[in-house]
Amino acid sequence: MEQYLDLCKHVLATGTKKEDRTGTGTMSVFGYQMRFDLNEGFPLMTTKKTAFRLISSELLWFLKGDTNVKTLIEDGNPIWDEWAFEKWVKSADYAGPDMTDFGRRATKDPEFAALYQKEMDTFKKSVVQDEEFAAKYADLGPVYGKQWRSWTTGTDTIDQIGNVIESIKRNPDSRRHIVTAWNPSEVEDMALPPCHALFQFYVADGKLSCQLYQRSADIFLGVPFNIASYALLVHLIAKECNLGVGEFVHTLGDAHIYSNHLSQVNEQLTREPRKLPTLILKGEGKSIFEMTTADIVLEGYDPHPKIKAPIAV
Ligand code: UFP
Repeated sequence: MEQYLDLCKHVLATGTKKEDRTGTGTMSVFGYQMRFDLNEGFPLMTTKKTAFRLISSELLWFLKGDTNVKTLIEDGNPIWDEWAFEKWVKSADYAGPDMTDFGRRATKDPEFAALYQKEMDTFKKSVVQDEEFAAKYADLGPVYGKQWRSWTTGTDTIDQIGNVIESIKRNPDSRRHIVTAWNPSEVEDMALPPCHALFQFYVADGKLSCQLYQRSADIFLGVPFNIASYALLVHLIAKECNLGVGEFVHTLGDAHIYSNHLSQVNEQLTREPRKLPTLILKGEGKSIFEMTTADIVLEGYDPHPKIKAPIAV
């Protein structure tokens, strides 16, 4: 994953100090591109341990068109918890202790962190046990799953993933294999406007490639997930279309390292990349919409240890 380490070096060397929505502060560049040949191995970070199971569980959740974190919580996947929790504590029905700015406060104040953890646990329990509560507070709004599988216009519902699979099969040379999660008429209602905003597939020599435009990229925490997620998506769509895999091309808009991730990035840069793992897709005969995380297996993943860092909410 030299490509990723080069990105980190590039931002550290040429980035501009830039303030951001979360108040954390970043080093940022605008516009950057990486290419991953998926035949060279599966591009999961080897310079720090990265939770692939969470990535595959999230992608399958997107592909099913689901937008409710209930499914993820039941699957032991916490990656969207904060976004749902934020919606809950900002709602009129929330009567617990003040959780304003919980992300930042929890990293600075251990007493608050314990209180936050308790509220979060209560929230997750209610989501799992109470259908009505889950429907009301654990749905993130019209995020990825909704836009990918059921983009709504005034009169119609569009299954962009279903359509793009059909168009790849029927007309592989087309230059219109596009899926967009960025729906201007619904961005306001989303818990987090799409970061991975638009992607395009490309078929040549019997191989499927994909390019993603990511408008905003948290290089330390987000990007390793995003690379692996889209690499997996290419494998899944290729399987569905009986194609081999080509490249994943990752184009970034605002590519930033948060100021509280600098030491972690520098730590990672001291580590030597290792051999990439191999992806094995099981579940013969299943469509990609029926697959579970058990059908998606990584072999030969031998990363350096995990590196912890606070997430900016
Ligand atoms: N972010 C990513 N990748 C993702 C995702 C979020 O890097 O898949 F969902 C980061 C980018 C940014 C923050 O640091 O989350 C979103 O904030 P904003 O909407 O202000 O760009």
